[in-house]
Amino acid sequence: MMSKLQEVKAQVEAGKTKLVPGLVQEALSEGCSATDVLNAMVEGMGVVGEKFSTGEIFVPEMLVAAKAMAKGVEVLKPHLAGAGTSSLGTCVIGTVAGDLHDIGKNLVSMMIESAGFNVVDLGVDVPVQKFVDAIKENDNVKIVACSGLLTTTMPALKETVAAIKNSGLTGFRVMVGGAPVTPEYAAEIGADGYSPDAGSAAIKAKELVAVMATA
Ligand code: B1M
Repeated sequence: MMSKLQEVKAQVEAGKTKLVPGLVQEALSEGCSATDVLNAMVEGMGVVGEKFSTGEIFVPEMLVAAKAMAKGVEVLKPHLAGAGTSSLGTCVIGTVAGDLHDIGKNLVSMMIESAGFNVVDLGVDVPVQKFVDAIKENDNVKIVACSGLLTTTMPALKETVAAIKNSGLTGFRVMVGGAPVTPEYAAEIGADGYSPDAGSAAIKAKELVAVMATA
C-alpha cells in the first residue's frame, strides 16, 4: 500500500488540486512532519520537471502540478512557519523579470517571515525598477531577496542586483537563490548572500542582518 507521503507526492505529480490539501492534512494527522510532507511535494515537482525535460508532459501539466502543490503548501503553512514577530526589519522579495516560477519564492518568503521579518512580496516577473522602488517605499528594509528559476533569467538576477547596488540606497543586504543559482554565481554578480533552499534562506537573512548590526 502507498504511504500517505507517497500519495501526496503522486497526487502533486498528477496535478490533483482538489485531492492534495486533504492528503496533506491526513499526512499531518498521521504524524508526518511538515518538512517531510513538503519534501514529498518537492520530490513530486522534481519528477514533473524530469517528465517535462523528456517530453513526456507539457507546460499545462507542469502548471496544474504547481497549482496542486500551492494548495498543499496552504495547508502546510501554519505548520512550517511560526508567528512572525516582525522585529528584524522588512524583507522585499520577488522572482526576477521574465520568470514566472513562484513556489520556491513563496516558500522562502514564508520561512523568512517566520524568522521574524515583515515580508513585502512583489510577486513574479518583477522589473528591476520595482525592486528599487520597493526599497524606497517601505520602512526599514534590511533584506532584498531575488529568486530565479531559469538559466535564461540568471542575467535578470545579475541586472537586478546591479541596479539595486547602483541605486545609492543603503542599509540592507541582497540575497539571491533558485535552482540554477550557485554560490559562485551569486558572488560573481555581487550578491551579499546565497542559499540553496528556503530553510537556509531564513537563516542566511538573519545572519546578514546580525552582521550588519555589528558592522
Ligand atoms: Co518551469 N521550468 N518553465 N514551469 N518548472 C523548470 C524550472 C525546469 C527546470 C523544468 C525542466 O525542464 N526540467 C525548466 C528550466 C530549465 C532551465 O532553465 N535550465 C523550466 C522551463 C524550461 C520552463 C518554461 C521555459 C517552459 C516553456 O514554456 N517551454 C516556462 C518558463 C516560464 C517563465 O517563467 N517565463 C516554464 C513554466 C512553468 C510553469 C508556469 C508551468 C510552472 C510554474 C508555476 C509556478 O511556479 N506557479 C513550472 C514549473 C512548476 C516547473 C518545475 C516543474 C517545478 C518548479 C518548482 O516549483 N519546484 C521546474 C522543475 C523542477 O524544479 N524540478 C521547472 C519546487 C520548488 C519548491 O523548488 O522553485 O527550486 P524551487 O525553489 C527552491 C530552491 O530553488 C530555493 O528554495 C526553494 C525551496 O527550498 N530557492 C531560493 C528558490 N528561490 C530562492 C531564493 C533564495 C534562496 C533560495 O534567496 C533569495
